Amino acid sequence: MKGILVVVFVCGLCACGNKVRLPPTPPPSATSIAASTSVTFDIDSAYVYVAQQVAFGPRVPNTAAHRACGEFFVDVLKRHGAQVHVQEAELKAYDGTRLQARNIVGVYRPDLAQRILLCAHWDSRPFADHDTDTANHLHPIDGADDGASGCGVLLEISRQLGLRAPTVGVDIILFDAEDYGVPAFDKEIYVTDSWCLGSQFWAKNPHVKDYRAEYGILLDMVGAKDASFFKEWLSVHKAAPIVEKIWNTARRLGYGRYFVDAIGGAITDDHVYVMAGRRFPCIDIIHYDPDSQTGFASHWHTPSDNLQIIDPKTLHAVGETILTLLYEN
Ligand code: AHN
Ligand code: ZN
Repeated sequence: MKGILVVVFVCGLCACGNKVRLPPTPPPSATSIAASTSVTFDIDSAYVYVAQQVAFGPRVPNTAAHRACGEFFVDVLKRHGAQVHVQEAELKAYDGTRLQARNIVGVYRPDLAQRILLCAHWDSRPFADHDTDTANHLHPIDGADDGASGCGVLLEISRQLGLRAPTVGVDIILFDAEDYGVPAFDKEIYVTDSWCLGSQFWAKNPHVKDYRAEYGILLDMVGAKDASFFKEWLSVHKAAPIVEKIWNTARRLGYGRYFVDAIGGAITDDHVYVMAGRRFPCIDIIHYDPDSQTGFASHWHTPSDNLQIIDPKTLHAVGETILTLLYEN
């Protein structure tokens, strides 16, 4: 990353008075496990990718910010050595609005049959419909967590895959038009499947004929400080071994405080349509709050979902867990 200089001072030997003390031998820790498999997910780089998306403004379909951010993803994925497919579609929203949408796919190792799908949505919600202040309901949100965080993690993963080719095929899909579902203030409207329009389209029209992966991982709201990833109910129901593999890897790396060993609620998200349309397991890593009314964090679909709530440490926990999984495959 240009313009970022991370200066790390490593103090190997400490001169204390006139005695020279060697530092104690560190216990085998999460960092030494990660170092031994040479997985390095850059914490600052992932954060900058989130900030860059937010800087475009809300990425609401049919806006200039949305178009520009789409170009940004294509550029970055190409720069990181991915083979890029852009899938354009006009998708009909719950209220009849025609959304000019783009699903953006970055392919690594197209030569390999064994594939893993990594996905997130890149659009942001046009409504702050869960804000307590109703005056904000028609305002679009920054979606730093809801949208940008998952894509930020995936862009840093793509950078790493460009530096060190995986021995398994990896497809990174940035889905559009996930967050244009029926607003909470329009209670009389009943439209089924109003969320996840981009993934619904892709699942019926994959970028490669008969596309299949061994499994998929969806990232949704993976950037907030102290996030808690409960095992999403549908993921456990449809893909328990994948959930266990990911949560075990996270725990081994020292990220057990994010990857909670408990089952959370069922969430309608892009993974549901991926599974239904493509018929392979896909799990959802999503920030879940069992004590809230909505099941989501208090910033969900409010103006508080901005860069201030993003903690690079959370992005790091998720990114390093997935990279470890890919390289250990
Ligand atoms: C529903 O509210 C039905 N699903 C949540 C999916 C979502 C919205 N993820 C992020 N924003
Ligand atoms: Zn949302």
